Amino acid sequence: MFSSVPEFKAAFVSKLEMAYGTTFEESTRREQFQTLGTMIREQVSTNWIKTNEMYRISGKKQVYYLSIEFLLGRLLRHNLINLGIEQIVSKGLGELGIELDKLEEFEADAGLGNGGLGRLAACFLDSLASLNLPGHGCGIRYKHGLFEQAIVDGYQVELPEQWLKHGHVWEVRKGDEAEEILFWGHVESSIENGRLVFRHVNPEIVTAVPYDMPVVGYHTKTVNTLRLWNAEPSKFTAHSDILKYKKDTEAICEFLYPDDTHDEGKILRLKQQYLLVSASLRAIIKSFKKKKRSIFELHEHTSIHINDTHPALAVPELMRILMDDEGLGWDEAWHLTVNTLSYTNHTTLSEALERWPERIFRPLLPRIYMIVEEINERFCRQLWDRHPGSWELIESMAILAHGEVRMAPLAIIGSHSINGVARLHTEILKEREMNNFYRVFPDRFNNKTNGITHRRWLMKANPKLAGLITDSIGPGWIKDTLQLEELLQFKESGAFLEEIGSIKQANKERLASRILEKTGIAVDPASIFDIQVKRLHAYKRQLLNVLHIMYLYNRIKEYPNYDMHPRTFIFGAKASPGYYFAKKVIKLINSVALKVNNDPVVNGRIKVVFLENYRVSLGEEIFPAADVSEQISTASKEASGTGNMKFMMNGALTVGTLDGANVEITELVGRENIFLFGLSAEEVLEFQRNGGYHAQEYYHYDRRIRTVVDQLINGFFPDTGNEFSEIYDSLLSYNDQYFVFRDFSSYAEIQEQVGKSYLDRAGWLKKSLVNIAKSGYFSSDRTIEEYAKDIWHTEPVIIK
Ligand code: 26V
Repeated sequence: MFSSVPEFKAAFVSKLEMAYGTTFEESTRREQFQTLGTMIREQVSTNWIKTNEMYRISGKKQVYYLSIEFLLGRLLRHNLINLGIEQIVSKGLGELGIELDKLEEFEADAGLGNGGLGRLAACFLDSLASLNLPGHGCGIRYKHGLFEQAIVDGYQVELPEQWLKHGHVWEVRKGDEAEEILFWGHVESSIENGRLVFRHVNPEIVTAVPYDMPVVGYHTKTVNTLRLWNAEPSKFTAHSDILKYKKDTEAICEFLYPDDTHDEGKILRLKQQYLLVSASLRAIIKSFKKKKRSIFELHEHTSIHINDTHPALAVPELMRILMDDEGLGWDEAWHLTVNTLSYTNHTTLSEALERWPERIFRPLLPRIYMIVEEINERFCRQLWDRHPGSWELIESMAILAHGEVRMAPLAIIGSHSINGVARLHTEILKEREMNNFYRVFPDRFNNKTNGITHRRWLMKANPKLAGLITDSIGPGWIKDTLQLEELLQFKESGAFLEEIGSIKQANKERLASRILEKTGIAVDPASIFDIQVKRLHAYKRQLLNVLHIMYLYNRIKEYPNYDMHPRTFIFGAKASPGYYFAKKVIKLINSVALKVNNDPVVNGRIKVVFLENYRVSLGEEIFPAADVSEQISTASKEASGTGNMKFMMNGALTVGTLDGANVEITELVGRENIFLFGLSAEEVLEFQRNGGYHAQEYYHYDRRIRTVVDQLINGFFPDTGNEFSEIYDSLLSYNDQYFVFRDFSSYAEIQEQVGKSYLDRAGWLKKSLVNIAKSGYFSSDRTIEEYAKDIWHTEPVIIK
């Protein structure tokens, strides 16, 4: 490890010249980035090898986090920070005339995820390594991550993402550790030595090749592994149509979440899931067997975590390996399987719960299907013994029903632990959505409130604020984020509050120039930056936000002298390519922006900005610059949210419903430091159970609502024709299931309060300080410690 600036500079220049056969002076920025990345990876190698070696001999329990998504973002600066060499490198590069900030932009965001679920997996990896816990990620190396979003004429346009175009400097291909994965074919059984044995005959074989990435812990020698699998043609199958086989194989890891509205897409998706599970489990068992332990101790040495139901095939696959490959009987295999696996649920929305048509599942995975059938039959029999005659109940809990394989029941039945991701969410699972299962397995259910890594979302994203914190309370908070509470001692210090204020101001100025550069819109850094960034979904209610902006606009038009503190509304959101309604909302936001930003009467009091291609690296610029964090989902629908935590940690104040982790945020900061509005989860559930919501009534009795809703269809937006008639219909004709009108009035009221509170600068900064000080609870280190203690039963391994 280079320990001084001159040492770094010499090593960097010589490495670059050797690698590219060019002089330093003639090298390109990309070559410089590539060189730096390679250097860092090589630096890490020694500890990576050591860590693996220690894990092999230590006998400590290994955790494997199986996830179809890892939304990593960029790793260069993150790794520099964790290695403790950011200063040396940045200074050394500076002396060579290179800005680290500029070099960083040559790294593509690894965007192998859609949103919260994938980013959570990435934060967890960072916490595992930083806490010296033996935990590894297993995922898929998609050739194209989540699509790149462009906005053309206000519409979302999707472009294929190309993160591997210039290679990925952090990955190492491990060709020798490939696994063979079996699809299609059929199963034959026979009796051998008195045992029933199964053979998978005539399968289509696909080779899964691992690409490993080092996961560097913060100021520790631990380097864990993220293993991403790629599908390649196997040399073990003969094919009549080799070109088709090659094409089909390569398609498996081509895209994250291919469109699954058609059978072809569904098959691909299921292939991805089985490839991830089968390859990971085969490798895990191999690594376990190297320890020369009895297979009956598997669960004492290994935890396998199922992140959402996408890797739930781990249940039948582990059974298959234990029975067919290891020769165990059903009961022995089942005991090990359940005690090795654990499962996290991330949503209660029924449309997001995975089910596979049996007509696809059965031929694609014939042996796995047999095992699923057997698990289902045994479970249903067990239910029958408890509740004889309760057909309906049993049918509702079965894995196989109505020609479908249901993944959530499979995950629940096959895991010893099932957790929700915030307290309210877990309560809803236990009392409602999964109540039937909760009554059968009460001890399996538990809560693990989400968290975020403060190393990326505070130290990396907001170095000025992190610096101020360290200067004032010392560096202890970095290892123990609860120490952030010590900041509360400065609540009454005007000078300290001003420092927080001026850091926020600088971050807003930085975002303002980014906005100008990207959109051509000049926003005022003295205005309130009111931000909603997250996937676009009806339940997240970006629509409530935009209808409210329309109302503010109407008010200004009606009272041109209306006095309000200027506000900049900023949005960032990708809509699923097939999600028609969500795309309409994007178009609406952009139409409102066009109208509002160009009306001289508004005179800068409101501005609306849609930032295209929201992703991790853009988030890092956005969170530190926010005054107001919009967390306005229909209560009970947002499992947790994690953006809410990122905003809070950076001193933004939340405008939110009592949903997901907003509930815990409220408890921590107190009601005087958050802006709550709207229906409670109980009230929403009551509306859903017994009706009582009539959108028409709000339309008729609230003029503000009537005006904005009519504007969707009355030509208010020039040249948009019938563009927004579906939004109009969803709100009115279909009695909007997300209760936008019901919450409109209280939302408008609380927003009014936000505007007033902002005028009291000291008061606002005090609230901001409380939010920062109380955000330590939401470090993913706390979350991961809870998983390690309560679910995985694993402990740190200190690498010497
Ligand atoms: C997926 C889909 C796909 C089909 C269309 C509808 C739909 C709706 C929701 C989802 C969410 C999938 C799971 C997910 O990403 N959940 C998020 O997980 C985060 C980490 O636990 C959590 O903070 C978010 O509240 C939760 O939405």
